[in-house]
Amino acid sequence: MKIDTVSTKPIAGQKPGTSGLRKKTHTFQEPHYLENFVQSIWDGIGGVQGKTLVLGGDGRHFNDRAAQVVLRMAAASGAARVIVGRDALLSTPAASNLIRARGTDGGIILSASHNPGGPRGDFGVKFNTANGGPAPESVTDAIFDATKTISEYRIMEAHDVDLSTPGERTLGDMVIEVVDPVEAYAALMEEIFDFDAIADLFASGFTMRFDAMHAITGPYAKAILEDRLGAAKGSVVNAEPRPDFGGGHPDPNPIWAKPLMDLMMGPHAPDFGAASDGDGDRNMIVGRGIYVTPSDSVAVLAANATLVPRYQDGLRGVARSMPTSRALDRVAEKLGVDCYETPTGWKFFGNLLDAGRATLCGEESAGTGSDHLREKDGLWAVLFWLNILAVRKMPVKDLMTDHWQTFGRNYYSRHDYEDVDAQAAKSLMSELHAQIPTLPGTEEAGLRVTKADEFAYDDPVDGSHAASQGMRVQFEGGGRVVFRLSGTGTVGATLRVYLETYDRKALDDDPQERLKPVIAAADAIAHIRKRTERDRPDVIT
Ligand code: VG1
Ligand code: CO
Repeated sequence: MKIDTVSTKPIAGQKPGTSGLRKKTHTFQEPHYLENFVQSIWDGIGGVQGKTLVLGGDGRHFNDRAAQVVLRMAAASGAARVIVGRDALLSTPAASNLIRARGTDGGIILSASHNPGGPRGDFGVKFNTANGGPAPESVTDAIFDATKTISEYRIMEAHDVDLSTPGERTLGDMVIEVVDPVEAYAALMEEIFDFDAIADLFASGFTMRFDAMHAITGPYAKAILEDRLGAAKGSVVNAEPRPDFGGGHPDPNPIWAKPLMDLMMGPHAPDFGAASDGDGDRNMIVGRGIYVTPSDSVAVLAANATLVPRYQDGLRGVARSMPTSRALDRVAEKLGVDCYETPTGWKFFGNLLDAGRATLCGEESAGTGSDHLREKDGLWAVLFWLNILAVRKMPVKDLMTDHWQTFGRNYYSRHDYEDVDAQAAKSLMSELHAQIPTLPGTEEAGLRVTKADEFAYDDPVDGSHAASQGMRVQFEGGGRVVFRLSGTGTVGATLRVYLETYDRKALDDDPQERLKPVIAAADAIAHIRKRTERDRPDVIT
């Protein structure tokens, strides 16, 4: 078959962010845009000659076209084999699993995760390394460097490969192995959890709703929750993946998963509710009448981990991203294990998991995972909760009360200001940065600042350094605010303000009420309203 060498020029702005390269779908469809980036991945990792890769995506608009391009470019550069999910579909956790289980050299995930899809939505491409995890910064830097010097890319001239049925076919000398996207992942879940106990729970009349938000987890959730574990048919809703996610925003939080929230807070709530995002790595947990904050969720999983077969001997350590609440730290302290604090983004957990220093990890953005993979895993978190509930036999609400009575409660919320003028957001952050040295000791809207710094991270395993990972300010009495700019958005800038306060005794307050003093102090310090020209956040989670 003929290989074309196409001359091209560098395209500005192909810098991978928190999780791969994300742009408007139409940007990815511009001439050479996708091809330049894929060739830069090959160049950044030292080529794909003789290598085996995994390929799949969340099914959003352009997923099928992009997959064909990746296959033709892998073949043109001499890859030996690509393992592809049927119809080029794989959830992010399932892709991570395949990379590991099959001992491959890495994989390409086509997804912009929780960002909306469709012709006017977003698209994304991410490279994961042989450990199954998102490429570390050393690799994404090498890829970005390659995008700045690229002059040609290689692609095979060929018809589309049939990806609709499992089996092997070839493209030139390269073998394409199409696999069922769910099978290996479902088998892994069965190894981790006590499926019998969860099946008994459902058999006893326990009810749940899983909202797949028309994204990738529908088929996974149906196969596992309904078919294997016996949840009532129809427990999984919006189960059919759609290229535009049904016009929705596949981000599992109380705003975008509002129908699920309304059900769970209403008179006909089932026992348990959950949702996942575009690519299946996030999770939202809701009990009857109670929303579980992601920061609390990972703390509850850690505190109850030994109830799950895989973790019955305990945890070696835990890790959370810096802006995630410190609820997990309290559990770690009680368990007597280390709690690592990393920058935002799953790629920073990889070394800790590989080195066996951490077993469980979590982020405030609805990401939870463990050393079973190197990605966060939405359905895994849901099964973890179900396993705990099956053993402890109490409603989510009582479980949370019990948890807070033991550890105290970290009241927590994140306020997002979206699509802010990029320059305004930048100057807000640089002004904040300039204030850092003089903030400690001052009083801001009645709260005394005890500490202020810009977070940087030195990886304890390989010594790599990540600078400028957000500004954090701590207050007397345990309050904290963190300021960060998002690295996954595609228009303007998104300012994230992470708010936290702690109480040992009052456990049932409204988080927004309890956080009022911290919110006021945050505005006094950063002049958020003035700078963003907004009088309230766009999204509160
Ligand atoms: C956001 C979240 C971060 C998460 C990342 C990828 O990044 O804050 O915690 O790891 O999305 O999640 P940022 O830079 O926008 O704050 V996913 O599910 O979109 O891959
Ligand atoms: Co995601």
